[in-house]
Amino acid sequence: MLIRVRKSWEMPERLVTAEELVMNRRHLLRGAGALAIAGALAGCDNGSQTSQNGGAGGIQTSATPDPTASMYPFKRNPAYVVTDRAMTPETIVASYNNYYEFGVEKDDPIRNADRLPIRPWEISFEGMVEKSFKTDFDTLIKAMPLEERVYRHRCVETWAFVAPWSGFSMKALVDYAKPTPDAKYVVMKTWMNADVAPAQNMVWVPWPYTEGLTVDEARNELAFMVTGMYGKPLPKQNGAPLRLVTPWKYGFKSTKGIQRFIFTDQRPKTYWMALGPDEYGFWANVNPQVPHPRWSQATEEILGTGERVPTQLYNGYGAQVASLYTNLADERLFM
Ligand SMILES: Nc1nc2c(c(=O)[nH]1)N[C@H]1C(S)=C(S)[C@@H](COP(=O)(O)O)O[C@H]1N2
Ligand SMILES: [Mo]
Repeated sequence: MLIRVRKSWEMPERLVTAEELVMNRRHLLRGAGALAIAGALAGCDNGSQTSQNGGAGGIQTSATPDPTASMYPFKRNPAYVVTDRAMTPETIVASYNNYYEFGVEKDDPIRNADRLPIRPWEISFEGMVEKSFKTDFDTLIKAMPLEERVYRHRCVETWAFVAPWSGFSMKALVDYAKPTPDAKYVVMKTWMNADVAPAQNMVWVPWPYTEGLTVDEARNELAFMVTGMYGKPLPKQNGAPLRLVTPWKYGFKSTKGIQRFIFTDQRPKTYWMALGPDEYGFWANVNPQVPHPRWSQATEEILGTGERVPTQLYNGYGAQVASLYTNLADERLFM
């Protein structure tokens, strides 16, 4: 387990501003509730798992070899690099996580995610597609144009990092799925398994984790399906075997552990919209000028540096994505 000094937003008084409490506050006693739920979730660590991944750095998360391991590293695409800040150390990106299925503390995912079985891993393509079908993850990855990209990440809680992701463009996945012309949105759903994730027994939480993009956003060059990071298969706590990364949006759009892609002409209600409709919307594009109702989005802390820097519109990716939103002036694009 990583021993570290708590950052400002993790201080107990700031905890009430974190995403995690939106999940809990309406259903638990005030005050004691936050601690109670953190305790209940921590209780899902049965102790037998910790020894496997509890070492310093702790980034080994699986005892069985990954059948795709020999495919890594993927060739880095020089069109997607970050030049204004340094790469964040792998140990930080792999041990400071949000994955609420596994608990609400930042080190809960690395302690608890190891019990998620990720082989076999079936992925379904459903809804407005020429023909619905299922693919095994190991079959899908072999059919995709693999590359590595370095992106900025910006969590709505105001922490940020820079990481090299391995994967393939979401456009390639959309083409593979063959949506019909009337499909406007692609909805992504995470696995459900309360044996692995006791938090999923909380019936008031809208599991499974659900997110969505417009098909136009999914076809944008930046939308990336991630299978690995730092030149290796993705650790489970980072969303193995398959997650989304949309670097111009707040991190909560980046669904981990995806099992279903559903094409539809209806805008989906996402997990965070269901939990906190006044605080989280469908678009969630990064904008330093639009505060979260409970905190400013003007700056961000780059993990591992202790530095707070100004946040950029679209997280610095406006050149690639701003044109997606030109006709949507009336929409809440930045929450
Ligand atoms: N299934 C699932 N996906 C998820 C989350 C989650 O709780 N469950 N958290 C999101 C949030 S809030 C963020 S910031 C990123 C964190 O990704 P990382 O832990 O790899 O940095 O994952 C996103 N994807
Ligand atoms: Mo986040």
